[in-house]
Amino acid sequence: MEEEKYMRRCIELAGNGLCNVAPNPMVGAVIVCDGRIIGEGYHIRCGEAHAEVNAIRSVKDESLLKRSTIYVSLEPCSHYGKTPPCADLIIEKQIPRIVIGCQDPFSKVAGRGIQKLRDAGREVIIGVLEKECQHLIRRFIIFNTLHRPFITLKWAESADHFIDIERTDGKPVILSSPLSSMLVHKKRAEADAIMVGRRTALLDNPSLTVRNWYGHNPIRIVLDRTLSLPKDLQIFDGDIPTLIFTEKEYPAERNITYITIDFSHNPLMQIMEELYQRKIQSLLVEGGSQLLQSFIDNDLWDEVFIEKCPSKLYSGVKAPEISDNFSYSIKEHFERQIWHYVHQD
Ligand code: AOF
Ligand code: ZN
Repeated sequence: MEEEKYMRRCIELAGNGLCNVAPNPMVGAVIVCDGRIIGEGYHIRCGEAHAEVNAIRSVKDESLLKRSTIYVSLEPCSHYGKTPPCADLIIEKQIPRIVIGCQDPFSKVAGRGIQKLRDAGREVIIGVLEKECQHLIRRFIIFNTLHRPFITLKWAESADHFIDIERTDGKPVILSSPLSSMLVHKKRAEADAIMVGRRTALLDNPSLTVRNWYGHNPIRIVLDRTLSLPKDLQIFDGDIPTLIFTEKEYPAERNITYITIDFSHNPLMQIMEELYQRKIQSLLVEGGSQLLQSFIDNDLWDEVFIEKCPSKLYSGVKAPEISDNFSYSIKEHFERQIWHYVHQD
């Protein structure tokens, strides 16, 4: 129970890095001596000090480290990345006991940090609140094991399962409430990239920016097979890095990159490969129904966020459907999650 209490604190600390650490994982660390916390830290920003370094730096009396336990939600690293190995620092500071939440799936670490600590004669305990620690870094795990971004599908649907009325122009039906819209903008701020299909880009003319929440704008991604979208749409304003997947060749413009793929041959897989190469670790797919459904049909999703609205539309564009018999290659780490946000009004 003691071990879990401190690991829970590590997870809590780690969460502070949510919008700033990608493509690194969120990590928290706590140092305990004689039943008291003497140091705490977390990974604040990609490229900066790791959680263990910040925790060790926060300890006022370094001599206590020789009889302390360091709790860390992720295996201490063993490699020289943007920063030196945390395992080496723990050894150098003579911390005798290390309690770890989960192993690092990153190929340059993957157990080597644990081995280094054990080879130095340290007591290492692994797997305290393991599932919770894996869940905390689910984006990082998916990215490093499946070599694609963590994918969140999001849509709002009417009580009779439509996401929009049938239309060729004009405004979409607003199904969201002000509160749920805030939540969507929070999700945007947490994502590395946001994607919509051609029809949504054309009919809704979305800006795909973060407005009702604080945080950075995700990279915009739009599919436009034949490059037929008009250039006066907001997604072409050049204010935010934007990727357009197309089968045509087209030169880059300010902040806009055109990426040529073969649309006749599983385009989503080619897109996932490209996003992996670009180190895009999380992707929010906001529509439309056809694009969302093709992600579901290709088994490309990790989390679904469905907003259920009380009103009916009676006809229109059907909402996507999730089949029950989906497979999931890394089920041992964590279950896929389907969130339902139900309007009260
Ligand atoms: C840790 N503690 O707090 C984090 C770790 O480029 P670098 O030097 O920042 O290294 C990034 C890698 O280090 C990342 O891919 C992951 O394997 C590990 N992250 N490790 O010991 C931390 N954030
Ligand atoms: Zn490290």
